[in-house]
Amino acid sequence: MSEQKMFKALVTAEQRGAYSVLQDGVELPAVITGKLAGEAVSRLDFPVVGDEVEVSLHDGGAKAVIHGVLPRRTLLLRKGLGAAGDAQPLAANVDKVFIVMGLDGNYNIARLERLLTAAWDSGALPVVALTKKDLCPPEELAARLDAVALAAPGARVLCLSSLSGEGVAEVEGELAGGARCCFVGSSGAGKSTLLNRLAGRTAALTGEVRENDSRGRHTTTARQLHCLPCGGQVIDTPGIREFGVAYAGEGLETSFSDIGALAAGCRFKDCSHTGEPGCAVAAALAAGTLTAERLKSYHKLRRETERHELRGDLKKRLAAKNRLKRFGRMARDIGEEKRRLRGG
Ligand SMILES: Nc1nc2c(ncn2[C@@H]2O[C@H](COP(=O)(O)OP(=O)(O)O)[C@@H](O)[C@H]2O)c(=O)[nH]1
Ligand SMILES: [Mg+2]
Ligand SMILES: [Zn+2]
Repeated sequence: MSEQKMFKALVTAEQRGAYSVLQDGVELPAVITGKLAGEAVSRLDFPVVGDEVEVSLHDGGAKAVIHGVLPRRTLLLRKGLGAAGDAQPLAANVDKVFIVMGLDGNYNIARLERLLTAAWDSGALPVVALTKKDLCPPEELAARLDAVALAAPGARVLCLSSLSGEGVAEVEGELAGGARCCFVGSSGAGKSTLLNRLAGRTAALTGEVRENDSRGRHTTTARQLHCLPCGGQVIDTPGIREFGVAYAGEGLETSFSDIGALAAGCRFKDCSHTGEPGCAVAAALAAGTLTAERLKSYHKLRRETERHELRGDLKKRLAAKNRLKRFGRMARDIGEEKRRLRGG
């Protein structure tokens, strides 16, 4: 077979093994090579929306075949909460992760903390986008904004209404300069409505459409990258029912930097803040400067992280053991070969 010419392309959509890529300004359907699929050891080896890939063109440039994924700058991961929860990549190479949360019944601080931890872990910058300001009782707005500010140290917080358009310009400001963003948040948070507002048209189906949609539960079925008039790009994700934290290490420390700062004052360097004497975190809790809910979220996410790391360690140990076994077999084979050559 003659050497194929390779081109760089951007993955713009993915749904059950079928991809779309943007190559030289044209969107093409794409599949991956059997080699790429065969050599993949985990879901992380498959292309994901936002990935830069190497493609060959076929059918007179009407179709693309993906041969490889180029190194990722950032990667947003989601882990299922189940025991078998394998890390699932949601979006690659995003600059900002928008955590979209409604100020209506969708408002949930524990979920926000979970999403923030995953966002910090991705390597991208988290931005909290509070939607449905028009639905928030005015007397509760200030308290909710305060709680969000406490839960999201270091992250920008925007407050908007996709209905009235209030605050949408600030979102556009975040997208300016061609930033690539990913919208995450639970179903009904207002992600698709915000995207449509930014796109100035119906780019994604929203909750209202779903009510008359006989086909299924999810209004946003595939992950899709949308290029917006303001120059930015948005990846809308379907409502994620459970969002486990995958490799929260740094992410946890960053999203709970307030607890980290307090921990510097604990008597023991490895204080777990679960009742040790001289614990500065416990002192803050008693003084009311730290809420019990926030500390509970921290402990919960930390336990999840530790369980995940433990699983990772087991996998690593197993892989090392197999490598040693293979090496042992190879050494034995070489020995036998030498003996055979010596005529032994
Ligand atoms: N009043 C009001 N309703 C909104 C706003 N944003 C979204 N909604 C409604 O909330 C529901 C869920 O929105 P949708 O964008 O589908 O949420 P998604 O699941 O996160 O994509 C829909 O009925 C929207 O019309 C908003 O800013 N104000
Ligand atoms: Mg949606
Ligand atoms: Zn402590």
